[in-house]
Amino acid sequence: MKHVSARASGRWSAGARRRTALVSVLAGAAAVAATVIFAPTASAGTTLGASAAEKGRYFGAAIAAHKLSDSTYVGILNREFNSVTPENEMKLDATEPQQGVFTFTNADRIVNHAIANGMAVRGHTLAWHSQQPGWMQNMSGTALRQAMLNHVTRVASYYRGKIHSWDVVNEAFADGSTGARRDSNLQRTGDDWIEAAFRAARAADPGAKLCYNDYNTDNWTHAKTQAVYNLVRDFKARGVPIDCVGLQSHFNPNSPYPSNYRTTLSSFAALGVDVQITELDIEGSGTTQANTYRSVVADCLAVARCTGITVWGIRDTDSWRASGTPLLFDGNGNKKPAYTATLEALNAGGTTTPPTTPPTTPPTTPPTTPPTTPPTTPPGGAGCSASVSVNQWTGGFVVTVRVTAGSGGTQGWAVSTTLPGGAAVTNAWNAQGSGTTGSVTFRNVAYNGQLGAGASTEFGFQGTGTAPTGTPTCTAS
Ligand code: 9MR
Repeated sequence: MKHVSARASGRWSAGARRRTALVSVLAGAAAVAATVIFAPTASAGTTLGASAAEKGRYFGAAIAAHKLSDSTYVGILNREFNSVTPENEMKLDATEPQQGVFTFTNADRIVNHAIANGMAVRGHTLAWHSQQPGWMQNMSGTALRQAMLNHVTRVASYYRGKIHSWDVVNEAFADGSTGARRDSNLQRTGDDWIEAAFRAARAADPGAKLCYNDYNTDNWTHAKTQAVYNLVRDFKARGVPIDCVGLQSHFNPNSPYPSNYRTTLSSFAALGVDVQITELDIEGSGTTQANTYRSVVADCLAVARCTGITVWGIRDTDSWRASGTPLLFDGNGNKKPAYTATLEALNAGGTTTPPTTPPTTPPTTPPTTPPTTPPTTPPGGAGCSASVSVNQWTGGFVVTVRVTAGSGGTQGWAVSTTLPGGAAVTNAWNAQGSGTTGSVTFRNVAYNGQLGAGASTEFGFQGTGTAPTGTPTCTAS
């Protein structure tokens, strides 16, 4: 029962935004869960990704394409992480070095590695004052606005179906006590440049979560935090498409982890957006550093819509602030005390609360089929059952599948469904898919095959065309 409850609260998937009805089901399960006392589960994960997945979350790292030939680096990446963010490869200068000429070679290396290994991809970033190519730095006014929107559209369209979350706009607010927008060529095109970018991103990839991402927005009392909060509140009120807020969370003596961090996370979440910790690093060493990592993870687990954590690099030597040794692995790839604390915090039982706020941002194109097919096979027998939630828009869909083990538990599982004619799967997360058209099957990946009796886990897939209807078949092994 304890195990069931811990699992019932899990919800890490790219489709969470659209799963209103499923959220209601989970909320029902949570009402039961609230009556039991949690203990650390026997299945507590032994890697960051597995442990986060058990809590319905992802654990990611920023990675660099040119390090994918470093076997130590890739070994840690593949073992520990189930999400990646290209550290520089999707930025404007990298993807559109000349106006209208797009290069995706290095970003593709990262995306392909992620897809091949069942990892999600956070796209970073579509619109930013920094790392603009020279041609864009020199632009202004309407021409710049159009160039920016074209960039958003082209890049998000190219990766449509492959991105879990996009940092649509990065670092648009000024530091200090004013709460003002940062001055930049983009800002000078008009205050509405941010919402214009979000609308373009939604149209280009309706299946990706759209985030506003910034730094020094961790302390709830800071003017910059409040300014971002007001932006998100305004977007939600006016129906501007936004699904998530990224808190970069670069912590160091000048910008320390604030004691009100959890308040910041929960306050943003209360606006009806997911919160993602997107660039975590904590300068320091030893127990002090470890305890700060522990606090950050505990804060995220305590907030239902804090859906994932990304650290900004793998080894200390990979960090943009290498001298501050801010990461979880040392230069030789050994686990630091910070790693152990992070894993322990992820495995600590009972801190996750299930979502109570259903996603509220509708896709730009309303679903053309009812969003949710209720499970027709109740859990409880041997084997397993699968229930689905569908987000359909014109030309594409995201299906989120909850696999629930029967009375015997599972060592592994396979879920099969049949796509209608013309439909094709483009991407899957937390599962390995076989077949892209017609009859398709999704099998567990390493960390989510073993389910205790009644326990459940989620995976998802995205495709073009019309989503499958009906309840998929679940086979346990
Ligand atoms: O880690 C990135 C580093 O390799 C780049 O040189 C730098 C250039 O701007 O960007 C770093 O990543 C930044 C991220 O894109 C946005 N938030 C702050 C990160 C650290 O500077």
